[in-house]
Amino acid sequence: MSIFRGIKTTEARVGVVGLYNSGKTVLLTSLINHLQDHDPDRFPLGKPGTQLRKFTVKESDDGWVPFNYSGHRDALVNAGRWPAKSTDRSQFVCQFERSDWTFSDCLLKLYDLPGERIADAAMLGRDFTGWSERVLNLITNDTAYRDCSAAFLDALKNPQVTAKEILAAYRLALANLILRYKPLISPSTFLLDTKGQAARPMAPEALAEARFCGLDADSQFCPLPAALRRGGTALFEQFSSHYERYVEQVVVPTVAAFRSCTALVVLVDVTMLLAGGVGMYDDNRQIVRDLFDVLEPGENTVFGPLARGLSKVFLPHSWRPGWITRVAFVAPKLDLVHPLDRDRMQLLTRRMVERFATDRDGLRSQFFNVSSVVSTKALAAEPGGPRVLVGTPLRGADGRKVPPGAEQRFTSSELPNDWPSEWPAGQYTFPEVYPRVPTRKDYPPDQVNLDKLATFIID
Ligand SMILES: Nc1nc2c(ncn2[C@@H]2O[C@H](COP(=O)(O)OP(=O)(O)O)[C@@H](O)[C@H]2O)c(=O)[nH]1
Ligand SMILES: [Mg+2]
Repeated sequence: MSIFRGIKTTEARVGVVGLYNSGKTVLLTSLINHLQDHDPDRFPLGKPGTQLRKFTVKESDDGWVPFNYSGHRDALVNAGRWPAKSTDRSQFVCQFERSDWTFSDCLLKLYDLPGERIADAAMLGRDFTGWSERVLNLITNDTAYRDCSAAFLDALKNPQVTAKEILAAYRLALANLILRYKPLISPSTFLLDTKGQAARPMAPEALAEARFCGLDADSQFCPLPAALRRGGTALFEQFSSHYERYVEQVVVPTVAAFRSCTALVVLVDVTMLLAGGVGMYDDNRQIVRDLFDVLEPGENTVFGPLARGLSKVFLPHSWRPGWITRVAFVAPKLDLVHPLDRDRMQLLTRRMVERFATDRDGLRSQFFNVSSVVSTKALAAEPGGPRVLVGTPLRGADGRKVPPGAEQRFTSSELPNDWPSEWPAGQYTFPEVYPRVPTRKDYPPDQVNLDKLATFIID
């Protein structure tokens, strides 16, 4: 124990972002378990032999719902019954000492942030007219989007169309897009509302009925073409004001949360993209691109590295300039692919998104293939031969969830060396399994590379 302890607290603010079901909650739950019940042999952090001590959970910041660690861990142990969410974003704050940091202890803030909101990124700095133009441009210039939106595009041609009709047509378009795995859904509350309720798969008409495109039933809006945007008309004034309120209440707070982070963990679920088809790949890549455009990660040129170092020491927390200087790209669910293919998984992530990071000055980026909770075992395989894994299947042959039963053998797809130029949904399969989390609460689950990720982001 150094006499310098307590002189300084270094704050790390880490945002975890990824599409729905990409593994954010499981990653955070496993990470917290490993930090809280740290075992340097099972979770080497920083310099070899580093010990963690005095781990304490702190209250979350004003305006943030605490990340429900205990509830999530319990749900993982007890067969995937997830606790109901109360909000779309949450925070976990903890403090600990590390034996490899002599002059400082660590205050770690972890943010569970919904990737769905990135689809709204284009709203930032645009008024309703600018946003309408951009969305309509996207819809009309992409075959898949145009197909899904046919009824909406038709409705736009009718000069007498009512707000009710046009909103219903837009909701149907969004429902079609969701069912075709297009994640560029904006306003994103249609896909994930601010209470954390996600749209569930059902017939498009039913989905369009069940959800809202806006803050709530009375505050909906959709993009309008120039012909319907004449100032003074009720339709335009109403949608404009609903749009402004949406930006203020949903988009700005989420983007502010992202921006206040020092590091970002971007989950790119390679298994989901391969299974979902080329459209899903294109969209997820577009979303990561938008994320980088909006957040502008990298060293702030006004302050520079020296000022940043000084401000860490001299300024009170709330005054310190915050900006993202590190990005970790993570391919999760490593245990769903065969060990023969695990290097390819990282390579595929690199090929998909590396350029967004290398195009930025002063941004450190690293790639990780991670299993937050190792839940399979692999049988030996020949190159080119079947990839057989053993685990407890989450779904039956009809795709529906089944209760956890006995472990079974199943076959996962071989990963390609590079992204194909085209592939249909279902060509690759990576059967989901029940997570394997020890019941004993102070024994964290087996993980792969989560320790390396933690070393990179907590620094
Ligand atoms: N096999 C395996 N499955 C995982 C892993 N991480 C997440 N999953 C599965 O992915 C699904 C979505 O995870 P979740 O954390 O809820 O995703 P979120 O929507 O991004 O928070 C769950 O069914 C998990 O069991 C992992 O490391 N291995
Ligand atoms: Mg989650």
